[in-house]
Amino acid sequence: MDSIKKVQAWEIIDSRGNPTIAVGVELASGAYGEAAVPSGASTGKHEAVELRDGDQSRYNGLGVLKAVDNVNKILAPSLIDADPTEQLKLDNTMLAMDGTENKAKLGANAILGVSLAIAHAAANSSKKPLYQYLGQRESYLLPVPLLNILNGGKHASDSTDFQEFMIAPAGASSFAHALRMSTEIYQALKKIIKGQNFSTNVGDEGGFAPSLPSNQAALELIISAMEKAGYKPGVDCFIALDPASSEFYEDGTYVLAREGKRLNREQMVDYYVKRTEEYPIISIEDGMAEDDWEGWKLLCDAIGDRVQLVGDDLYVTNIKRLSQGIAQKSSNSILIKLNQIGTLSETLAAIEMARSAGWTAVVSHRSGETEDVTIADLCVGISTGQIKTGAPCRAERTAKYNRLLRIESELGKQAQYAGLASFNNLKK
Ligand code: 2PG
Ligand code: MG
Repeated sequence: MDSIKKVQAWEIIDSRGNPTIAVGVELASGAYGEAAVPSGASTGKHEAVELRDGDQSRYNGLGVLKAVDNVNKILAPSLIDADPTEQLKLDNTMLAMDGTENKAKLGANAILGVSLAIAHAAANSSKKPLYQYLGQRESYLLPVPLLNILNGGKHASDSTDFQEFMIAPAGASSFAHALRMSTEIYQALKKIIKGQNFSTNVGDEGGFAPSLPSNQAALELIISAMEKAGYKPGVDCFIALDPASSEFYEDGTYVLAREGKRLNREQMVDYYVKRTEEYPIISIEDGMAEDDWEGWKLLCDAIGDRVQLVGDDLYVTNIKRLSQGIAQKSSNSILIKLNQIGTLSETLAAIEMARSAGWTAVVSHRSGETEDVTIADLCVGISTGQIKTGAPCRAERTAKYNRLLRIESELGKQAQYAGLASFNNLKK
């Protein structure tokens, strides 16, 4: 048995130039694991607490030295000599030390950094890549990537009301094929946008962020890009949306500012129904706001048999909120973000709960990312079948896609592309 010899945290910066935390775990055998924690912009209000210093004299108050201290001075001493393969036990130890419902005392960022670094160290100690350490299988599912090629909302200024327009190359024959298709569509989109004299600058997740008049205009552009690249919309490649509607929900009304629309929940549902009839939209995340349970139910009743409805801000990777959603049939899928909940074990429990309900679990990055690729290994190891990790652009996004390419090539015949079958929550 190996044991934890040293746990150390330090401050680094993320892809938006804000501080975040990295943690290294060293074992007695010399094996080592490291992880860095991402950070959201359109954060759900029920997420676990991301501890920030609030000291305005450094990093505009966003420093994470308290979280670093919490790891180095509080968590580390209690983990020394522990068996790193006992993930659940160690995660529970950290939860108990924090003692709050939302990890407000020690910080979900501090706890998650340690939780993931332990898993990496244990995988290295067992001489397995992380995905194999997380799940021993005959064959592994390589995920359908949901690539955010047009950024709006909080991830870009002066762009669409909806936050993310993604492509889902579910008709590909392998992950490598899916990524090639997606980058060709991305490049075609760039040419089209340039041809229309819009800016080709990119947003936080690497997607373009042209100043379009409406969400429909964005959908039209994406369909044109698929065709220009030589792919069939609705056969080779589909559209996935993340409106991130909590961000434009004001006093019970969905406000689409660019279209000059103020919609009540019934009208918002109607808006989505129409769009899904006009375009090959296979997935909608956060179509309704984080506490509009009634709206979610309406949307799910209307299109939940043919469109994947993913709860992000609604569930925040938290099994308490997820079980409410399952009981009420609020959606048919959950977005999985490790830092929304703060430990690997709780994340795995959320994936498991979704699966047992016949739902899908989409493993996701955050808009503020690092070069850490843990989520690529997580989705292959647990074989969730879908990942969303931005455009095929900007190294913090491509790092995850490139990791998946490497895993696919190393697995050879043991790799299976999830494809359309990964939308097992939908009626054929
Ligand atoms: C989302 C995410 C990731 P953020 O809403 O799904 O794309 O954004 O990390 O800003 O919450
Ligand atoms: Mg989201």
